[in-house]
Amino acid sequence: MKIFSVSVINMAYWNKEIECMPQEEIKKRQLDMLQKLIAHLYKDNKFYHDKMAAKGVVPEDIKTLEDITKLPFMYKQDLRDNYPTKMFTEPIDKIVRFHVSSGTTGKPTLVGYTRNDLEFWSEALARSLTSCGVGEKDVMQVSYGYGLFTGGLGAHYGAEKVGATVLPTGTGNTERQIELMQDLGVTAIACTPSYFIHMIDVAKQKGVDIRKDTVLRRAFLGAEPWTEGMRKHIEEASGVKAYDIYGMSEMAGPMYTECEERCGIHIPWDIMYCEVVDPETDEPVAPGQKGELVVTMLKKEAFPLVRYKVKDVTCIMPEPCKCGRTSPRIARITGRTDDMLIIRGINVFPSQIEHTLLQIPEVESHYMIIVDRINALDVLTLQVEIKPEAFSDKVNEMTDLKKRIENEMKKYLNVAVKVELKESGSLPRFEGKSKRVIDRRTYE
Ligand code: DLL
Repeated sequence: MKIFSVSVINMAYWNKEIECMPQEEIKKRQLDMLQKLIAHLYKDNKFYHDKMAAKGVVPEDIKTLEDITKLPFMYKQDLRDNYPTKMFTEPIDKIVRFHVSSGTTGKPTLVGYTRNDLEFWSEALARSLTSCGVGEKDVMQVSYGYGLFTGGLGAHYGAEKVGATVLPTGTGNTERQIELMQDLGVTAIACTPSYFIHMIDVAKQKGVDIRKDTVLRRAFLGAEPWTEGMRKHIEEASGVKAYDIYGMSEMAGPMYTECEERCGIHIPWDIMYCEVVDPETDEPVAPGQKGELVVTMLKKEAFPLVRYKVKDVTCIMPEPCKCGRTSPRIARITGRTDDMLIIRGINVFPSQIEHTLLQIPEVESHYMIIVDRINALDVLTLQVEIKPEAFSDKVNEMTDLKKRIENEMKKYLNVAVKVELKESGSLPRFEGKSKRVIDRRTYE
């Protein structure tokens, strides 16, 4: 596909026909895709068939796009209950990649991709990166984690597709990352906002001013919540233009970004259908009103998702974008409807911490989770009460126990946890709903 410029608004598109299609045509095509998807899933996949049958819906009930609300919702728990491959809609010989994300207790969530699925994923990002002015002349440093996490490989393939030169640094070894950024003329970076702030600080300590001593101009920041305040801080401190990039493993990692206008994240209508519903009543809310995002992947072959409740809070932006794209937009994610914490880009549920903790015989069931942001990095502290019989006045025994709990946490959560041992009865007790998480991070 060629990139071509439109002189009127001086904007490049990756796939202009799709990105600027008239609304009426978009709706017609989305309905057609939805009908085909539902007919296929009802006929060929037990999970989807049973879910629809339980709600008394058949594919013929989907006569308009609005009829999507007749279909049942899907939840993260469905992915766990059907682990590993019961929800796959293609046989294993068609699957060319797995990504796995951690979650609450028990099974992780697994998503499989066919060759076409990988292609749609990169296509979505290619459209997004082009809309922000990234192309063949760019050198893109990908500082998201590579591996089971979707961030690294997702951004990597998208950047390669637009012809950028990719520097696949992954996370960590920040000083080396800064050196490479300077030596190789990196012009764009993709990482979490908190890691980018850390990078700015480490650069400063090394006497490197990102604004003057590098040619970095664009940053694609996401995988965790951040705010306009943080954007302002980042841009002032580094001189880059910062764009919001959004996605989740269940649908295919990082997929969508803002365009140069930076007023909402463009959603490729031919890949994903978005609804926003009231989290209490599950009823659709009006465009511009906040609610919970619900997604249907219209084109995914191996793992489609129908009305998946993402738990992210956003709204559909009603006004057209100045960039000329007609695709729907969602606003920056402002929160979650569940208690999931994102620690250094990794999803952590308090229930997962509790489950791991309660496997350790020396601890009581009272604990507190405290999250801070120190030098731009998230720090998770776990205060745990120790059973009186397990308490010892020998320092080395207590140090061993603390280390053992820290190791168990790291093993199961994939996140470093600082453990503080507390005497039995010393942590707060709750009469109503317990409040075991204190999140002291500020995003401003
Ligand atoms: O975080 C995928 C990703 C990678 C997105 C790189 C962007 C960049 P998960 O680990 O499954 O996937 O976490 C998904 O992270 O439901 C949101 O709660 C949160 N999240 C992701 N991007 C943003 C963002 C990746 N831009 C969960 N703003 C999502 C706020 C975000 N929250």
